[in-house]
Amino acid sequence: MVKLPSDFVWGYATASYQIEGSASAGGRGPSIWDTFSKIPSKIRDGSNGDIATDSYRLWKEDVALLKSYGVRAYRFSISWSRVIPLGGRNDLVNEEGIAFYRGLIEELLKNGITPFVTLYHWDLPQGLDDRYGGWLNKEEIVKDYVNYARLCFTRYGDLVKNWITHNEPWCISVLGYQKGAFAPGHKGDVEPWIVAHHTILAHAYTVKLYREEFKPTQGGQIGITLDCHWQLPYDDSPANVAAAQRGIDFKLGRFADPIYKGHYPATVKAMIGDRLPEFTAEELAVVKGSSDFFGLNTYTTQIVQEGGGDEINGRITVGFTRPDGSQLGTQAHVSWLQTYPPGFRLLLNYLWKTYERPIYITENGFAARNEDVLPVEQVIHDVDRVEYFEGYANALLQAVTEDGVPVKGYFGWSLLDNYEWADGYLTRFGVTYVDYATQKRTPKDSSRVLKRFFEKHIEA
Ligand code: PNW
Repeated sequence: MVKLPSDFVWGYATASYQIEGSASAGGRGPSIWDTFSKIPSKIRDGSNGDIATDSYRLWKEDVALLKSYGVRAYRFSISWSRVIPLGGRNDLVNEEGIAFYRGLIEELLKNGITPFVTLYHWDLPQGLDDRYGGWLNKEEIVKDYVNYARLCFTRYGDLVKNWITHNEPWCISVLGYQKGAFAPGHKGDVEPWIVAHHTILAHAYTVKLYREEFKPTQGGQIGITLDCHWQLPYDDSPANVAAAQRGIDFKLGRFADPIYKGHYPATVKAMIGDRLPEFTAEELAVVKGSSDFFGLNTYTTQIVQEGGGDEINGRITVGFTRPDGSQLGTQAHVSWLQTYPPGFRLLLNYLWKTYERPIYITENGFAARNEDVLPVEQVIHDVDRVEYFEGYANALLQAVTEDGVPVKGYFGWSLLDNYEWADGYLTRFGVTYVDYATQKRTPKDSSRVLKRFFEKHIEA
């Protein structure tokens, strides 16, 4: 087989807070990102998601755009505080918010586009943070999360057959509770491990609910999306080879090992000690095996050396410079991203060998340099993003057709330039240029390149 199987799904991904805007319209309650983005100096350009790409109002235009790009699927997230403004299990449901996503889902299906729905892409209802500290409170957050998930399964599960619980719990726990770079902006070396533990539990009890009460009649699949950069040892010294594995354990294994294997990685336990919470036997039985597929967000590869002070990453030092001084690949607009397709192929092989689950790439993409300052006429010829997607799509094809890795789907990040969290509107990841003054959308060359690639490489 030299092509992707005929049932291969591909499309683009977005997230509610990054695109919807209308932050206080339609009965929506505030999330921790509404609060965080308004704290001075947290966001590079001082912006917030109040308007974003205005997709709460322009959603039909977005679906038309997806259609024109030839996609088979669309991954978006539900804003929890749009459907339960205060967030909790005893709080009111906002029917206007419910109807919004119902309309979007129906419009997608009408256009032959399969919805992949993320329940949680970082926008925790502010009400829950205020009430009991949000992710820090195990009993409360797990119950409220499961209740919110139940609402979504009940209202949309007749039409939605592909569910993702969390997007990137690493970002939730590390950027939100260790580095303070994301909402709610906490810093420390205890909370990130507690929060991570609670995200795993909320995920697992949600999957248990789906499998017991919804799957038998609705028949869909449910899983989690984790993020990882491939970790390439700086050289073949045993210390650097071990450091690269430790980098994977700290970034990915600390979520994937409990979920797919039923325990935290030994390397993580050894370094974190008592600060790593333990699962009870009952919890573990729910956590182990709690994902039907491996959802992967991946953007780059890091070159890894032993040592360095950052415990949260397993005391490794990462960079993009090889021993001979050369760079790994083309530098993106963000410091953490260079293009390196071989790392993608290696990562896919590693995941299949290690976790033995079918894989969905739920995000993959590139921010080309200077798209924030260049005129649209130049931005739409996004050569660096085209190079990136051609390289990564071919690596994917090789992983599937030559290595036999069962990748079932691929979502480019992102459909549109959008609110890039702490980077505000300065970083653009879209295959569509958005003029934020007018909300006019203009396709970039990369959107045509991916369309052609999948037209050509999926079995009829
Ligand atoms: C992902 N890092 O986040 C998110 O899922 C998207 O919402 C986001 O827009 C996209 O990638 C692009 O950044 C990441 O620091 C945030 O390595 C940070 C990192 C990676 C991914």
